[in-house]
Amino acid sequence: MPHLWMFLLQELTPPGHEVILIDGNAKAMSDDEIVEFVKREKVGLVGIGAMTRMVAKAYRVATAIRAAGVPVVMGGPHVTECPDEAIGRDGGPRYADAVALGEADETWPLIVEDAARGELKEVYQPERDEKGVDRKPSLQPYPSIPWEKLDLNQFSLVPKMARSFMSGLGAGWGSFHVVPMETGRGCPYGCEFCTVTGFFGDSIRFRTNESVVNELLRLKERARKERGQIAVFFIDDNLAINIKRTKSLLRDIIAADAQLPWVAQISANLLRDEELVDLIAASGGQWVFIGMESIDPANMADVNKNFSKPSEYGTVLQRLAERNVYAITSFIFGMDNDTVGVADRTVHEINSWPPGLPVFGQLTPFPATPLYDRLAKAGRLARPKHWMDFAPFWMAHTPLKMTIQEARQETDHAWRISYSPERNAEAINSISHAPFRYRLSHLVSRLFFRGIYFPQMNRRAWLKLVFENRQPILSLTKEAIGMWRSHRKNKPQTSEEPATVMNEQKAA
Ligand code: B12
Ligand code: SF4
Repeated sequence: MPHLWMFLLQELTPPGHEVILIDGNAKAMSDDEIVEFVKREKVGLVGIGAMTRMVAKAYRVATAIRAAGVPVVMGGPHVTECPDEAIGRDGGPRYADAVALGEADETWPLIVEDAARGELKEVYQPERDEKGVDRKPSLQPYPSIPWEKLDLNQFSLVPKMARSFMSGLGAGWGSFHVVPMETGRGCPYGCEFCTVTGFFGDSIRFRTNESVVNELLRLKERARKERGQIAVFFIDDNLAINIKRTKSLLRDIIAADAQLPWVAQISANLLRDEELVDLIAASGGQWVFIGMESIDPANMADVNKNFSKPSEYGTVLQRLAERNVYAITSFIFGMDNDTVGVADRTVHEINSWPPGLPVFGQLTPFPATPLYDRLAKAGRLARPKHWMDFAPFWMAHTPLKMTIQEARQETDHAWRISYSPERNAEAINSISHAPFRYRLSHLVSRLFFRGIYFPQMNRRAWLKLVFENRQPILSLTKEAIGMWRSHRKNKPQTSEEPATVMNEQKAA
């Protein structure tokens, strides 16, 4: 999925400047290739955004670009949390000419104009109120991102080798995009490990329903014209933070017939509301990302996330599954009350719920979070600048009741048993009553989600994966062919309505 900030800032760029977007995830380039590109295109200013976990790479790329004489401005959560590091004010090397702190919707146009005049300042910060707090963009009005004409080629999730075959299916599967969209910003909950409350503030700002609905309608039109698939990721940190407003938004989406398949993050406590869950399903909601974190209430209390109750997770997932909405359930290992065996205990519990897509991370002290400060004060940070020597799934502090090595093994074990071919088959079988397309979506998502942890970036890895999971793949394929055949028999194909596997699924 592309990052929203690039499209947003592109739209907020003053007239007279060309903006070229490159997403390092979608279009990998070596440092030399990037420098070459910047020179060839005569780029006058490079903006780089990065989360903490990829900031060391961002600094490296920035250094290469600056060495070629092109100024670099960096923005996003990490440099906002550690601004001195990026511009070398902490005594270390300098990586960027300028930093944009906090939300840059209003500072970006100034940065571009200053850069064009050759007068880039070191630090750009939003205006502050009398209490010294950043004035946040109201999101009303909200920029209109021209999704209908943007080139999204680099972000299609259909692999190049499969594109011609997939478009041959006729129902528009030659391209599949997940588009990020925000309906609001901010979260008041203040979980100890999270940067969001500090960055976006604890008061929430919403776009108007109308502006969200219009954006959805434009995307829907693009999908129709391109005969492709578009799904939306509502990137709000908690889409249902104000339940009344969320219901009104979802009702407006339904009334305008603006439904697209969507994914959103919603905390478990807000999913108690049956009417909300009905509206989620009716408005196109397919997957809900739930930060469950731990099945141990003591851990939840430790990280100030007591509002989310592990005892109700099963019921919440059941409520969603009854409407064919499934969950991406996110867990954190290495919390202070975790002991060896936490992976088995957690996965055992997960397997007693309707199937979802579990993901497992480790407690990570991001700079400027209350967690970071607590661990630093207690002298518990093993690698206080862990982002400068990023080590995936290797904790930067030692939990109280296990070692870093044990936390690593627990995480590894949880991924292995959750995405084994046996578990994948079991998960699909457990929803055999659900319509075909939900089971297909579930299986495909499982195969992709496994890739968050296990390397599967080449054709060989995928072939191996398909072979290992041949049982559910074959059984769904057989079912699809059966449905396709019976549909062809019962309803002759017309040029307006091509008979395809996907149409069959919807009909089913
Ligand atoms: C969507 C999302 C994802 C998506 C993918 C990202 C994507 N493609 O959009 C998914 C679900 C995959 C994801 C994964 C992860 N995420 Co995430 N994610 C988000 C989320 C919810 C929204 C991002 C967003 O679009 N925000 C809205 C835009 C408008 O805000 P913004 O990006 O901050 O941009 C504004 C400013 O920062 C600034 N800006 C940003 N970049 C730049 C660059 C320049 C040049 C300039 C001038 C300005 C600028 O201008 C923008 C407009 O004001 C944020 C939380 C949040 N609310 O931001 C977390 C967040 C970014 N994620 C976070 C984390 C930790 C992760 C993971 C590491 C989690 C994990 N343990 O696996 C992974 C890493 C994945 C990876 N390797 O890429 C943290 C990052 C904290 C940090 N200090 O780095 C955040 C802040 C959430 C949190 N709980 O703290 N994430
Ligand atoms: S509910 Fe989510 S976004 Fe809000 S503070 Fe907690 S983890 Fe962060």
